[in-house]
Amino acid sequence: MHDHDRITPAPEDRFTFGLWTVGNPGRDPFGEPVRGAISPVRIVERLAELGAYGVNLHDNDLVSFDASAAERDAIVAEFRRALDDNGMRVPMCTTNLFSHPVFKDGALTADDPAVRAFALQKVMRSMELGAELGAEVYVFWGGREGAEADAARDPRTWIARYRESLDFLCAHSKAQGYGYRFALEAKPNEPRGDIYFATTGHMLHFIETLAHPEMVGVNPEVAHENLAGLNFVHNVGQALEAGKLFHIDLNAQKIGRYDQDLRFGSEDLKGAFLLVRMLEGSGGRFPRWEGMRHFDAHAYRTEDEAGVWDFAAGCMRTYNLLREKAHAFDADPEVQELLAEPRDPDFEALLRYSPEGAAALAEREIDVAPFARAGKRHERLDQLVVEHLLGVRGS
Ligand code: GCO
Ligand code: MN
Ligand code: MN
Repeated sequence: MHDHDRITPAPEDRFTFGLWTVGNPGRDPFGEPVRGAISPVRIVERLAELGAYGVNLHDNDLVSFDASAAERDAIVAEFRRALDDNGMRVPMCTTNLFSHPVFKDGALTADDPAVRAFALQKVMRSMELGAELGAEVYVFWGGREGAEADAARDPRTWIARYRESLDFLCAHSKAQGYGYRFALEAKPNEPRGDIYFATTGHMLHFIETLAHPEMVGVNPEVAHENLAGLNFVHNVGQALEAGKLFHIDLNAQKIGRYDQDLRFGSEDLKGAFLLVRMLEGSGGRFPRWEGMRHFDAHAYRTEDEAGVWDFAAGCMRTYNLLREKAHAFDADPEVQELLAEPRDPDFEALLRYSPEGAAALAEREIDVAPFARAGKRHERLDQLVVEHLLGVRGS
């Protein structure tokens, strides 16, 4: 058992990893794998020892693409035993719709109806697997839904196909009683030159056009929004505000690089701090987000298996360290003073629309000079973030 000291990872922290993350053998476009495969059973055992809550998977992380039905059942039974023996859960499942050559020009948005039908069938089977393992969230990452040659199809065509597929799968999930919540994961590029629905914001709008929008939310990933040079905290915040943050993929990424999938918090520590602070409730201003803290990243290619477990432990430990830093930051009296919201009941009343109020506001003289003059003290506030992170403030 873990002697839980708030930093040592424990199941109540709700940390999960994909089988494909710690299982990543270190292959890249220029080089062969540097590590051997780690079996799903061993991954479950080691992650449980490190304090994780669960593991997530694509269908083919567990059951290979061409396994027979009997092979599938044996593999799933062995995996189920490992989960039970180690008290681990599978909160999320997803489908590999990107590795096989049949998906080279898309799966749910492919031109050929037979390819779209095969993709739907693969998702249905994977949803069944996930349900068997107890998954509640089902992720859709359209890795091959995209293009290099945009002359090949009009955006309205792929949008309609993706909508038709998701409407089908929502209806299927309801009919089967799986109780899934779908989480759509955006990425701007890699492996395609351009992937459709490039950002979380694109997904949030698209969801509202579906037949069952209440079933569908988003799975934003740190690296994906950073690839596009966007502000991850803003984008996750918008999803939270809309009640649409169903899952999150935590990792790190340098802007302007290839898709790095780095250990959480290993780049942009301030961004990671602000993200953790928001997920944990922004100092009590909002409820804590109750979803899984999932890591979608992998160890450097320089590592052997020991380095993989260093990587996994590091993701979780950094999250907890940042959570404690966030609590200390929000408890700091100077921070509280700097964040105190200015109140003015007179003006607040004028901000609520009524015809009379609007008429009154139209006539009102507002002396803006003091507001134009006053500094915001954001230099001091941001320095306090840095001092907390560097350990010279707070506990
Ligand atoms: C990536 C994606 C994937 C998805 C995974 C879940 O950049 O490759 O982040 O790791 O998250 O396929 O569907
Ligand atoms: Mn990714
Ligand atoms: Mn991801």
